[in-house]
Amino acid sequence: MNSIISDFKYEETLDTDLASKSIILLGRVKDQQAIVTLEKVAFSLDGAKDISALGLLEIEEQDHNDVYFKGVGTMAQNLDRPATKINIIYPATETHIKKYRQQKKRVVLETPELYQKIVLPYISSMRGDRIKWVYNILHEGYEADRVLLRDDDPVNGFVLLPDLKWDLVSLSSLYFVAIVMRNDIASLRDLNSSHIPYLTLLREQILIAIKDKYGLDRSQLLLYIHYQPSYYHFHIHVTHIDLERRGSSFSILLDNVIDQLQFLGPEGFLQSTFSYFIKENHDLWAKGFALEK
Ligand code: G7M
Repeated sequence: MNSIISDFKYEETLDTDLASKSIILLGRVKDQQAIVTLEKVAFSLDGAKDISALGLLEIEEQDHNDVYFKGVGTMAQNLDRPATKINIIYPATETHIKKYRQQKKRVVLETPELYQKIVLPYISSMRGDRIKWVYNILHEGYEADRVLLRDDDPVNGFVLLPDLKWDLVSLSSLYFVAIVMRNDIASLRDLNSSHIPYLTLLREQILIAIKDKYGLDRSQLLLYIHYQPSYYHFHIHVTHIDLERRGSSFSILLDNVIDQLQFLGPEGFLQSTFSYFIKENHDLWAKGFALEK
């Protein structure tokens, strides 16, 4: 990672997210494109008795009106108390760059027919090598030191591990992802009533594992699925309720998925119509929904 950052030649800013205080940069390392994301680490006083744990150093008051004070401060930082999280994609493909570039969004209405015509071919093109990182976690021992729970059963098995987005420190921004072993579920559309016992078991195992390790109750956790996801291999997001949901236009809570499947029967979500938004440069918009009008 060090050598990638030191060789990184900045070209442009793809996006900035003021709310989560992050910036996404596009540049080159040697002759290949790279995307670097820098995100300020969340404040955390987990378990500490006083605010010295925050590491505030110098403080300067800038303004003051009645009971309202405003100022700036510096904070101690080192690798145990880092100021930023860094994610790099290198080499980055055009699909990665599209995904991270700030774009106008469009609302789409995905009927069962448009799913078959536009979305299913797109999903097929997004399997294989693009989800290599998933197979690395499932079968090649990647990120093994962080795995909270692993069950290798080819049907019911899964790996529960911290999502890339979690800083691994702050409990209130806890973010896990449960990636399943089976590869016959590409998205929400592939779920039907036969999956109810499977999903119910998955939910219980995830909740118990998080409770045992972090003491968080099911009422403090959000378990949900994205549609469209970025990666078409079934996975469940597990976050602390305090964490603002980001990234995807449409997410559905696992509890609601399980409940709806009881009514949807063996056809499952294949007959549903979904409304969600996607970026204008997303292939599903540019090469799909935009041409339907
Ligand atoms: O939007 P979608 O449902 O496809 O979300 C995929 C999730 O996987 C996101 O929350 C990503 O942050 C997470 N993720 C992506 N990659 C490439 C990795 C990775 O290499 N390791 C881990 N632990 N999480 C990842």
